[in-house]
Amino acid sequence: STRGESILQIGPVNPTVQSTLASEFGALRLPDDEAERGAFLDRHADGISVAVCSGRFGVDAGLMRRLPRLRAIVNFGVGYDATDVAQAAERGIAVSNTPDVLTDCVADTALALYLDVLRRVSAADRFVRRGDWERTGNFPLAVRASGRKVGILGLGRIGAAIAHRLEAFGCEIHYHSRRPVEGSSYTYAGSADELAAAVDVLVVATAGGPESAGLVDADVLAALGPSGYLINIARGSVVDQDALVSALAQGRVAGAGLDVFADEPRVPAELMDLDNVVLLPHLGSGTDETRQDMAELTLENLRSYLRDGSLVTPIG
Ligand code: 8YV
Repeated sequence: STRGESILQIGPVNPTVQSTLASEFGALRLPDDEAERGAFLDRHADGISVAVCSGRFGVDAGLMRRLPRLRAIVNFGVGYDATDVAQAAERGIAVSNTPDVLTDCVADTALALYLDVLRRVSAADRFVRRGDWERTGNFPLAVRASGRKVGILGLGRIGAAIAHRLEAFGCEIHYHSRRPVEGSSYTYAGSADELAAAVDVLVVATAGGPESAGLVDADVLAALGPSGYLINIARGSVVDQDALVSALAQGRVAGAGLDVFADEPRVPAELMDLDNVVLLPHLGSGTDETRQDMAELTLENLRSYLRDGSLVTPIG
């Protein structure tokens, strides 16, 4: 390949994206094995102008330094916290993501967790399958899901879609974000602590990355309290996971619905035995339709960049 014209795939990506990268663009694949990367980069680094990545695979500062001709990072997914975007900005490297197309499905997942955790749907399903309905009688009562006070941490596109759905359940919506959202009729809280103290359920919908890391800490969980529930469809990094696990195990928080974790795909063993916790394998955007839309938008960004140096959906 000519210097600075190759495309590099980092980590696994969506099958449509992967096959198009291979067939149409002759993309190179960064070896997953760290030990093989040095030799690969010695050979190919100078030729690479665009990186395509997804999920927990991104371009960190170390890899960026090894790719001197990198001009663009095309990310499959709305979240790009695996990429060092500050470093990319400093180097004039453009970054795109896939916003909007996944908003509905991720918000639907938040509602699925919300209803499941409060009404104990998964726990009740286990109860039936174990034969406990016949053996022990009725399932213990859950708590009401409609008409609750819910706090949205991060009222962006996804947070707003979650709030909109919860309005149909008669919920009173509070939120915290860096700044109050102009024109919003929801109640603004000045901090995550204040938000947690005001609501029954806290829904994490903020972007990951260094600015939100550990935002939901032991104090926020204490403010949420023993009758409070936590839902997280954003990133595991936003929550102090150790603090959450001990709060759940000790009944200092009533329950949690989690689609994301600090060190995916590892889930803390302590959570596996807790009946008040619903655990999902990061499937928020995982429908045929949405993943196809995300694949198309990823490839549109790539084609647009290669055509004229512009991205369709550059990050904020
Ligand atoms: C991605 C996600 O599909 O968009 C995001 O930020 O977390 C998911 O929608 C997933 O990370 C891709 O592997």
